Amino acid sequence: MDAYERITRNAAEVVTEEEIEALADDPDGKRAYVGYEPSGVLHIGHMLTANKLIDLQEAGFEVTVLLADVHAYLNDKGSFEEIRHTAERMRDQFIAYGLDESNTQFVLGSDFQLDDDYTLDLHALELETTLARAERAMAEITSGDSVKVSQAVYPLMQALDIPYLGVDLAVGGMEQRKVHMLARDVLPSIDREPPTSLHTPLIADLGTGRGKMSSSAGVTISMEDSRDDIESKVNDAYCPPTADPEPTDDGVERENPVLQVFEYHVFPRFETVRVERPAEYGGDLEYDGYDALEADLESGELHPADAKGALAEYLDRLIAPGREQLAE
Ligand code: IYR
Repeated sequence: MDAYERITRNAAEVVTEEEIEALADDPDGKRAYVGYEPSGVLHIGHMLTANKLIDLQEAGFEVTVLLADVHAYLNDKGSFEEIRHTAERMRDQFIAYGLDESNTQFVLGSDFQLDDDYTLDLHALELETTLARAERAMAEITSGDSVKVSQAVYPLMQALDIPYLGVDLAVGGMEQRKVHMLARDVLPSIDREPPTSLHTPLIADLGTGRGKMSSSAGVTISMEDSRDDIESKVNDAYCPPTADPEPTDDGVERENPVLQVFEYHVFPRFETVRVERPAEYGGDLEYDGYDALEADLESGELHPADAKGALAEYLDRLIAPGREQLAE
């Protein structure tokens, strides 16, 4: 796999392809980053962008993980003290998950976001941005109903992080795309380059196949889960046997989260996936790529129950080092 393919595999969107091609031509010494509001324990949403950071490290990039304590505070996630404490725990979780420690820089937002220059640049961006635009950028990030001033400041700070961290590539889930588009538009007004970004897909809720899998609602997988927890969540997951899931009452399309987790979590980290089956059901299956597994599930060759058994096994392997780290 060449550098461009590794950088862009499983991405929902890159902005722009030409800019990513230029980075892929000479990735050594280039830096990519993801920012996370600290939550202490990694969950499957963090793991998705972390997989992309691992791809980028394998392609030659250096990586910054921003533990965005000030952003979490602005997003009403608790007292600043609590958030700081949670941020400390997250660092070791990322390393346990598989980020290359020798090449990952962890930065707390508050290490630079309270400096004079940053603050003045932030005010310059505030002058350039309408409240409506800032609010739109946050539509998929905040949960609260009423819009606070903090939510208008938040995306402007996220935009400003990019030049202040000196990164060449901003990575995030699709819910971050409007913030990155805002950054492309406003950063030139303070003589900074419009940033290049890459967005990972959103994975549907494991239980229902709808919406977005997150830790706050619905079923998610986290580094705190025991093997039994993982097995029971995966066993209860929505996994229609064919490509044509039944229409729902409200007409909202459902995804197959079991397939999505195979595609975005398991195959990027394991070269081959083995599905164990008793001999009377055809014996074990082995896949060296996602497409073949999807085709077998859709044709009926692979039963959802067998796919789920394998999924629980591989998720457990991904989570076990983080679980052990938490027990320390
Ligand atoms: N908005 C992110 C957190 C975040 C991301 C970046 I990239 C930043 O520079 C700052 C904060 C979230 O929703 O978790």
